[in-house]
Amino acid sequence: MAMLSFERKYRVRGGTLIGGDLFDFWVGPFYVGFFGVTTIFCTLVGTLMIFYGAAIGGTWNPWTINIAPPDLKYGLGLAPLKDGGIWQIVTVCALGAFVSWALRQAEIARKLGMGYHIPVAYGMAVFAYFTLVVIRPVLMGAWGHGFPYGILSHLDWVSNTGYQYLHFHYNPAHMLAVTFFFTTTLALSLHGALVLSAINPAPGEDVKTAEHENTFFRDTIGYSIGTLGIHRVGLFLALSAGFWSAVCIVISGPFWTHGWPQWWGWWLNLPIWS
Ligand code: UQ2
Repeated sequence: MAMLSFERKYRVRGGTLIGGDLFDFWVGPFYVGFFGVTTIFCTLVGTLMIFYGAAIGGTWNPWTINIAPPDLKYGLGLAPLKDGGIWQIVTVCALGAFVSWALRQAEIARKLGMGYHIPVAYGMAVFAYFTLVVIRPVLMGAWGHGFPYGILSHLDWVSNTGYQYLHFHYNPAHMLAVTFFFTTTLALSLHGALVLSAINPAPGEDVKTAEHENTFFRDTIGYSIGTLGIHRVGLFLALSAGFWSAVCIVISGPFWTHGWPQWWGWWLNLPIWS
């Protein structure tokens, strides 16, 4: 079925998440939907607040614009607009836009009768952000523990936060996260290279099949995970990278306040050494 004739059948009203048909229509190629409108709204308000913060922040240099979280003294309360309040509003708008976007993905998947893998995967990234700016600051008792919104300032925050725990690479959850990030790149490069080697041949040569792909890996390492399996592994690896990133930062402070190298004392203190 040509894509356009499929779309003509598919693009009908109904099957929304909130029920009813509010904003249940398309504009050109785009589905609008209730959550499309809430996404646009939150994005506009949040972006305008960032511009307002930049306007009173003393620089328009894109690298050094900084929207800082409130001082620690404000705890978990609302801060004055120009003293962290902008950061709080931007954070609410960002979360509103991200959650709206996930629900828009879920709504479109539902209308199409597809699985919810895409909103679940995207949700892991939102969860990692939520961990940084809500869960960890709440556990530590101040919004001031959130990270600042700025290109260089957020890098400074990451570096300073890491050094507070002496050597962040000794954080076991950080080790897992990094390993999953690297393994994700390994899996995607294996997959991308394998697919192109099979179905993008030189001019005049035949396109190869999934059996060729299976046989290549059986010949090289004695095992092929299969064309569906590689996508399951890829999704697992990528979601694990995001998940352990969230874990590695949320345990730093709320559950471990010393340097991460000291955490490995449990190994040195095992009774088997004495
Ligand atoms: C595979 C397969 C694909 C693939 C890839 C493999 C035909 C087109 C890349 C090979 C993958 C393996 C052996 C697993 C790798 C696991 C990790 C953790 C990196 O067999 O099926 O489909 O793209």
